[in-house]
Amino acid sequence: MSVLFVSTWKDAGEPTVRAAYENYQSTGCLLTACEAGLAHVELDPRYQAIGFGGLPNSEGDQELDAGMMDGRTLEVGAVCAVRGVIPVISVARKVLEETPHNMLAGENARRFAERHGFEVRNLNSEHSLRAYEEWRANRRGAEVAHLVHDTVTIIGWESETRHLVAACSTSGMAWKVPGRVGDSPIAGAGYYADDDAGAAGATGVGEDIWRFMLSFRAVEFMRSGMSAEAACERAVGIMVDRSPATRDHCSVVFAVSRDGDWGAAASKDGFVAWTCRDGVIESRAIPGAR
Ligand code: SD4
Repeated sequence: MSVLFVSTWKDAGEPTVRAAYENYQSTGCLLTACEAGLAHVELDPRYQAIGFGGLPNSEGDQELDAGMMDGRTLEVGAVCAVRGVIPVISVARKVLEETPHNMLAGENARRFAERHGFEVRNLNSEHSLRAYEEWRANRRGAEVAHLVHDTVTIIGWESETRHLVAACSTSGMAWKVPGRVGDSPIAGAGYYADDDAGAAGATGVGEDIWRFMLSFRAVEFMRSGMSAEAACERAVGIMVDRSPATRDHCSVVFAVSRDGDWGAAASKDGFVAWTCRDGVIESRAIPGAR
């Protein structure tokens, strides 16, 4: 019996896969383990693009997006533009388990969370407040220029059942227009899982990832027989060829096939993926598309 977790970015990836693997040791449940990995970094203010201390929108509020998909049942649970509740991935899990819906949004997602026992709290940390004040004083550049890479997307795979889960949590693009929703809570864009084909997850510029449905594309390429790595390269290749401006920023798709091989591809240099296979944790830098 083998288990694999793959997660995103240099700083947040390692604690995420570690927490997921530790949880899996006691629960044996991929959905719970992926949720635990993301919740762990959401609650830690050192990670600026997820949960507590995430960089806020242009009005100084954290609006969080999260989603997860169970590759066995194809059930999805997601929330978008929700304020004041963490771990927001756990709210997404409640949507998956307690409602017949895929996604709840904004104020009503928060009311749903409160009904399920989540406490409403201020999500600004000292650092995120300071960063916001600095940004407000300078107001330079477009939102994309301020993309902070810490969005955490995770895929879990277990050999025995060939089961896959994909999940994602983020505070989205820093200084975004209030109400903006990125790829991260959208099944097919920020994450996708189907035990019959594979699972994929994305991070980077949400507008580009969503336009090109990177996660769904990568899963469909695996369904047609490609390896995880080839599927990701093909999905990113379509994006950068069709829309060369997507090379200006680092957008990434990574994937795990139903056989447990994994791969990733990026529009630009800079991405680091972390893996934990049966307790062995490693990182790999992924070069941008040539
Ligand atoms: C978004 N895809 O909201 C997210 C941002 C991200 O690392 O991935 N940052 O567009």
